[in-house]
Amino acid sequence: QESTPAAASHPLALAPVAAPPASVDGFVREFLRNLNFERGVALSSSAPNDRYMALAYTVRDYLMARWLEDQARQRELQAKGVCYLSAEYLLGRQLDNNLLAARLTEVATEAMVACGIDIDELRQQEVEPGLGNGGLGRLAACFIDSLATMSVPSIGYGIRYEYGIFRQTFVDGQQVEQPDAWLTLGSPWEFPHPEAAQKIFFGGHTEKTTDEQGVETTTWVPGWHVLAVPYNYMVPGYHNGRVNTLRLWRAVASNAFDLRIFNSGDYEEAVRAQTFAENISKVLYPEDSTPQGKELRLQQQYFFVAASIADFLDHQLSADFDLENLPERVIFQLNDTHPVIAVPEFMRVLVDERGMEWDAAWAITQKCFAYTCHTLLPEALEVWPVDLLGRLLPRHLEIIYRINEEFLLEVRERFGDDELRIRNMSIISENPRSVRMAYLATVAGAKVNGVAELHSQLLREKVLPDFDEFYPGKFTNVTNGVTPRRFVRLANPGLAGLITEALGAGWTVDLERLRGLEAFAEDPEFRVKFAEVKRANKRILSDVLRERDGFVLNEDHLLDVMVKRLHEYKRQMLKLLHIVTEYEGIVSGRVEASSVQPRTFIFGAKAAPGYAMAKRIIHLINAVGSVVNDDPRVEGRLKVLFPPNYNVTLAERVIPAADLSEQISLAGKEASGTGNMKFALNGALTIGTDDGANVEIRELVGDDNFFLFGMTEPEVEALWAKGYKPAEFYQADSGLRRAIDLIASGAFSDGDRSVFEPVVSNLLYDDRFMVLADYSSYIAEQAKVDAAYGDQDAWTRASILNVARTGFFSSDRSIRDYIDRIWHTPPIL
Ligand code: AZC
Repeated sequence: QESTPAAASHPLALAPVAAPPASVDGFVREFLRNLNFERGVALSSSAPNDRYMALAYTVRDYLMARWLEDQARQRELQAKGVCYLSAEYLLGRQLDNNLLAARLTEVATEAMVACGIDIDELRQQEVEPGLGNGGLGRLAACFIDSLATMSVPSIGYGIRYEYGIFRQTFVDGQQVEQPDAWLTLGSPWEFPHPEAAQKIFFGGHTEKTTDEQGVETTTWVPGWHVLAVPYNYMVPGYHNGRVNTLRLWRAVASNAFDLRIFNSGDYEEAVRAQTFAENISKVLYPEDSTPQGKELRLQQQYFFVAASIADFLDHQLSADFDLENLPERVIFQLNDTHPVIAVPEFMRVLVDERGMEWDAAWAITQKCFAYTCHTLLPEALEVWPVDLLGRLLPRHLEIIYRINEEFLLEVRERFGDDELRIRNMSIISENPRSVRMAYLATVAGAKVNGVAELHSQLLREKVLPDFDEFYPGKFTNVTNGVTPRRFVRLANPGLAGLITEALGAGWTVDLERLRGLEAFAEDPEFRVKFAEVKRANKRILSDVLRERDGFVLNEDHLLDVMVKRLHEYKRQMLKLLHIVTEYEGIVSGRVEASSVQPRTFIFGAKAAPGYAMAKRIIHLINAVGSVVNDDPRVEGRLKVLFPPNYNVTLAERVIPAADLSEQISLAGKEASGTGNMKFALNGALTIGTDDGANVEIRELVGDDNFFLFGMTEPEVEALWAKGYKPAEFYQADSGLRRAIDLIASGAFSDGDRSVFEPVVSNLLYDDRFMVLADYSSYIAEQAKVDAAYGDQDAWTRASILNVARTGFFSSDRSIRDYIDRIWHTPPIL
């Protein structure tokens, strides 16, 4: 607990911190003070990075009083709050978001003008913290924004990776990864607190001792440790004067190096331990949905959850807090299986360190944790080999065994000696013996939720049916959402202005108000203005892509966008077959070029570095792009653009400009999707399968305003059951045959048929994600898209209705659902 120093008798020391005056002059003065005193440079000799840093410090200064106040208030109130545990936070740039939250955008812009500075140039200086892979990490970032905006007592815990998601480049059309050195110039948004470091132990062995009363206690004798140093980030709420905290941990060696070895001249050996320790928070694992079971990854997971639990107990709880009351004070939300090792860690702390009885500790644990599952892919459910876990965390393995033993006893009591069921439900799986982290989370969690209605249903019915039967009422759904502050207000100021003009302010924190736009969809004048905004957004994107990648974007084209991680289940391949079909149609002369609706296809996608098929597909997209873009026969009709290194910053420019949103995963594979929500909210129409949150989007916007195609999940199941033979679909559809044959012929690889042969044979003989089965229906639906785009006014109307009817997808609504169904943490006033 923070104590007031005895000497703090000066009135200034006792007064609360004050924000600088919210005037242009006040801002200029604070900015120059920061430039001079924090950066040590004069305005006249400052570099753009100095000016960006000083601007960021100035924004911080305005938020500081509220931040300090909120930290004090959360400690004082001891109200129930959320600890959001997530290995990823894909934050995006902070400057604009924080200016907006603090109502400083105008003042700061004018202040920069007064200093002769172009604030846009400073915006470009910020390297976005890419501390996440994709949907899961970006969801965590949206959630902490909503938690702050809704004044929910909460703290986000995670890892301060020194290198975030890799920077993608293309060399001859193939992905090459570069390290994301986002910290090279320093981040102005973080506050390191080395004095609050936690010691985190690993390895070693356990010892059992029995006292006179015969009570057995276990002690963990660890083999090594590292320091976890917290870095705090401000999470300002939107226009509510609240500032929450995101606390990210960095691994630091407790001894810089061994001086004895250093003096003996073996410099490498002397720093070895340091390098080893600091590797823990060095780099984000770039696997999205398909984790590799690497020891370092388990070290990362344990490192951050152990630090977070200790931090919560040491620093967030009042000194006299009775641990029995923890369930009324905190809920730890597990963002997928990555933080699930927190469960045995929490038990270890309560039982071994705080001396609580096992049963009492377990009862508390089962109330203090809840688990969100983000996937249906079996390969994405993390398992840890018992020998690895036992070597790294021997005490935790014992705890997991005991949890499992007692759990399976309960199962036997309920269902008898049904050995098959017991084997299926065991937290430990055999051959190879490993710990099923999703099962551990399900057993420990007060609630388990999926991230869209369909996903939650399939989770109960297909992935964890025995658990659903065993724990009635444990499973629930919370459909994902996205923050309207970043993804409408900031990303699409044109649309935001139009909405405010039509509906007044207030929609940014009450997104269901967008319903009011339905009436405006019938107003021809409004439609004209709405279409103008879309066009202006295309112009902005065009400038960005020219500057960034040297691309030329035709603003008259239908802009057809597929941006998301590259994964076979998401089916970028299906999109590509559509493009090749269109191209082949024109160059073969079967289709008159002038009859084709001009389209530009934009892709954005990173592939996990070890995912060979995904990388081949990236190569193929680029190869098709370069042939199509260079062929005069399709000039002005088809264009394929694949800007490298898709990230949050680029998403904020691409999404508001899009006409068509591609959400074409195989039904039953995409848990939710959140890009799909961002597009709809920005007025793109969706072409999509009956999958994830697409289902809910279509229900809300209506069949007439959504392009549905493809098999449903039960149809997919039926086709598998019957025996899926992709080659039959190839034989049956001449368009499909021509497209695949063209790729196989080497038309996109200078005649070399071997380059894309693995992609082609994968489609013809394996096709796990049934691309060929959905091809005809996709092509037919795309023809409807072309026809619909022909009537611009009708398209605009549908586009407005998409905006009007998707207010449900605000992450504020998701957080409200979490509060009602899982957390029971009312906002504080
Ligand atoms: C993703 C899901 O694939 C995506 O459908 C969902 O919208 C998102 O989470 C947020 O819930 N999952 C992941 O990124 N990663 C894992 C391990 O599932």
